[in-house]
Amino acid sequence: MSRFARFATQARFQPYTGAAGGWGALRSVTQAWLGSDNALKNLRALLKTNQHGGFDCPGCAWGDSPDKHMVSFCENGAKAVNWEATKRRVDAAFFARYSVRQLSEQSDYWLEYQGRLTEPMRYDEASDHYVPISWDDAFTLIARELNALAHPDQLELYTSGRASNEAAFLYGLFGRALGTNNFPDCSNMCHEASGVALNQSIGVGKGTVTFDDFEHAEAIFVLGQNPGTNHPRMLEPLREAVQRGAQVVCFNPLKERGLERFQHPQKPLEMLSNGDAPTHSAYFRPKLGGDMAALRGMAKFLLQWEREAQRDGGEPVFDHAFIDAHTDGLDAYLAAVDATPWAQIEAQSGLAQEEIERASLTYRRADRTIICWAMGITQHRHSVATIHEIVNLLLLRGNIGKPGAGACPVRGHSNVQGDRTMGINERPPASLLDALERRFDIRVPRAHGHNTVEAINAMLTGAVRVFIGLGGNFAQATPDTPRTHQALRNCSLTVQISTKLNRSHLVTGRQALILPCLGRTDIDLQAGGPQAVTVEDTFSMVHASHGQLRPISPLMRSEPAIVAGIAQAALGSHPVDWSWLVQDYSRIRELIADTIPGFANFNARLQQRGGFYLGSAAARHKWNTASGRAGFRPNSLPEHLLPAEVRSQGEPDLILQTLRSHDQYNTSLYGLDDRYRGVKGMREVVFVNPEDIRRLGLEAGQKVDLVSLWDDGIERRVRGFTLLPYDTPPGQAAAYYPETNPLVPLASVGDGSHTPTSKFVAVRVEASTMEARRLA
Ligand SMILES: Nc1nc2c(c(=O)[nH]1)N[C@H]1C(S)=C(S)[C@@H](COP(=O)(O)OP(=O)(O)OC[C@H]3O[C@@H](n4cnc5c(=O)[nH]c(N)nc54)[C@H](O)[C@@H]3O)O[C@H]1N2
Ligand SMILES: Nc1nc2c(c(=O)[nH]1)N[C@H]1C(S)=C(S)[C@@H](COP(=O)(O)OP(=O)(O)OC[C@H]3O[C@@H](n4cnc5c(=O)[nH]c(N)nc54)[C@H](O)[C@@H]3O)O[C@H]1N2
Ligand SMILES: [Mo]
Repeated sequence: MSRFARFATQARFQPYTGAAGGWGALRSVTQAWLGSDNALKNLRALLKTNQHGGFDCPGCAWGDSPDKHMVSFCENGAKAVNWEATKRRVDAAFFARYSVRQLSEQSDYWLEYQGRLTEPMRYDEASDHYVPISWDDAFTLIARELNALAHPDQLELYTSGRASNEAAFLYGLFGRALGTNNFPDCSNMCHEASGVALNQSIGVGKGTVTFDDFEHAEAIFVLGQNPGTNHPRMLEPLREAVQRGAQVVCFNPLKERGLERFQHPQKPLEMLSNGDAPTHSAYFRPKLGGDMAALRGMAKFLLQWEREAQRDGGEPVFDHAFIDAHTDGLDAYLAAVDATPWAQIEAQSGLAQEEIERASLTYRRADRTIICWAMGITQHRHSVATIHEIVNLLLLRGNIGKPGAGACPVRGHSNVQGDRTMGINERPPASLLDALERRFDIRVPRAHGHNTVEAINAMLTGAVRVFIGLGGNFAQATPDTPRTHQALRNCSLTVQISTKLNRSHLVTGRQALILPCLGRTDIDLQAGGPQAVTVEDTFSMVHASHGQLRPISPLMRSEPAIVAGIAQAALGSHPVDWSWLVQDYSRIRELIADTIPGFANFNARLQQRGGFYLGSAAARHKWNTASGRAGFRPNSLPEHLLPAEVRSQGEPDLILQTLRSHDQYNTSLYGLDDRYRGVKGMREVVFVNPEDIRRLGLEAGQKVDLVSLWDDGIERRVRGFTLLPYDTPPGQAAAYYPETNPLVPLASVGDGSHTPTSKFVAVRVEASTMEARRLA
């Protein structure tokens, strides 16, 4: 039986009791490595992960201290490396064997499992097969379609967050030279709210901490994040913090294993003695979307204690020197805090006043606090306001711009932050456009372009004709799947620049191209020799990444070379000689140095071991806001967490969050297990509180349909999901992304961020006629 078939058959659900990491992680790394078809080569690659002169892990955006010398990869980084560095090939013979219709019937897991894309392919409508095409012909075809557009805004240039700085910079320059700011990206579905809110509050859309701050923090709050799966290298600093007596406080409706206990799989003594240690000191379990209320409750306690201190002459709770020197808006904010009733805070957060008091006390006692957050905070309607509230709390105690303190949005894709820095932004700052115009002597469009949701809408109405994806899986990562698929089908041309086969290659425009690219692990050989690319991690550290493995096909091209090829065909040598640039990427970096702030002497500074720190103006107490100060933002709590479009449909049975299993990287599924949640061999499951199962008159193991509630007459339904009884607060359910994306209404987006509300989907549950599963 093939490894694939084996994975697909054994379904089981049994609580996991061990620590995160540990033998399970080691076993999984070993299995991923031995099970890979390139074992020896990949071991060499693994040892070069996140090393000086090696490559940046294609997994998450977590960073390391530039001084460390140890081998640094984690279980899921190892999986990501092995997944990319496979020998299996999706080549012309593969596409001759399967029609697009046949491929469409396969699961997402099967599609990516087939291996690396090895040569450019063109969709042939008559035969419903992909057929080979030369690179030159592919570029000519794209140029012809682009030149036939009535306006450059009929093009969408999507980016996923693995693209290197060099590729992203060229892509941005190409789009703007052509005349559009339509740069939807994965960030629109991810940390957009963080960028928007932080920009408004402190004048920079990035975090203010570095790796080393974690060693100096007295308290670390981790909100809406599951690092055991998604940022495993973060568990070590968390555990170390607990061991030296710092407080680690988690807010998460689910008891995530990695946030409970951790055993380091790369420390032999710890493994042999079976020692593991806690990664938290307090764990609170709010309702979905309840964090803003909980944070507001904390502010209420701080304000009460501050008033008591003033009255009694005690030690102040607020950092008045910091507040006076650096902030504005305190009075309006405190009025908003006073005006928020406890009843509303408790109802929305699902936490009791005493619990919030404990969290506030921890925050008050620490002189240096970091607040981390991820998708549990950013994928809600009121995410921007919630992140404002995070900053409000930090400002009250001067927790920005001192060692061991600050705001830490933990980024997802390994270079999603760098792509924004390079100008992948549908709302580019005027300073970037000015710099491009000056440097290249061109005029670029000033009007804002489309974000991801706007791009889907524009393709749905036919306003957009051509879609190009620089990585990613637009068809599956986006909300409201049937509508997104229709949007892609409406195009006259869809182009996917990818490493592996996915559904976005099968949901095509009238014409479609697959352009196979090198990944992070591959050696990138250009006329000027082997090339390095650069990336920026979540701590704004920029470093080089050198591929280590010989590409499995000579027909693959690097992302910069592909972007340059498209640009050269569409624009000729305007405004740069694109093909000359990609002979040696240091030439691209010269252009970056000339146009992007913080990159002066880029090529020289790259030689530093561990790369260089871009710096954070806010961390230096320079506030690039309109007032020149950091602003307290006085939002009210949402009046209802349920939007009007849901309330008009009646009371939902459950609120559903859509999250990641331990065996996936976004839409790339490495397997069908979710070890820490006890799930084996299945993904179409829904985690529900046992009391809810009883209340709804259902039984554990039963198959159900989930129907999403939204007032637009469209039925959004997924079928045959297995009900798993799970320790989650009543009414708050969870299921995997991307299987549940059909339930997320396109119109349900964050205020000010436009991010799909993937962590808050109101659903009705219906018994399905499908046979129940016996749960082990
Ligand atoms: N191995 C692996 N690594 C990854 C990824 C991957 O898929 N696989 N994806 C990468 C990407 S692009 C990203 S953005 C990150 C994602 O990293 P995470 O944000 O950790 O990803 P999710 O699985 O979406 O987990 C969200 C967590 O928030 C909790 N949560 C949900 N709603 C709420 C809420 O309202 N309040 C609170 N307090 N908690 C809530 C959930 O229970 C869950 O623990 O990881 C990156 N790293
Ligand atoms: N319901 C729901 N939806 C979500 C989320 C959620 O939590 N819930 N999370 C959202 C988030 S945080 C994100 S970031 C998005 C992710 O959205 P995307 O970034 O669009 O999706 P991925 O699944 O990461 O893309 C995987 C594909 O990228 C290609 N690829 C991999 N490596 C490379 C490379 O080096 N170069 C190129 N060119 N291609 C490569 C492969 O072909 C692979 O199939 O999804 C979002 N969608
Ligand atoms: Mo993400």
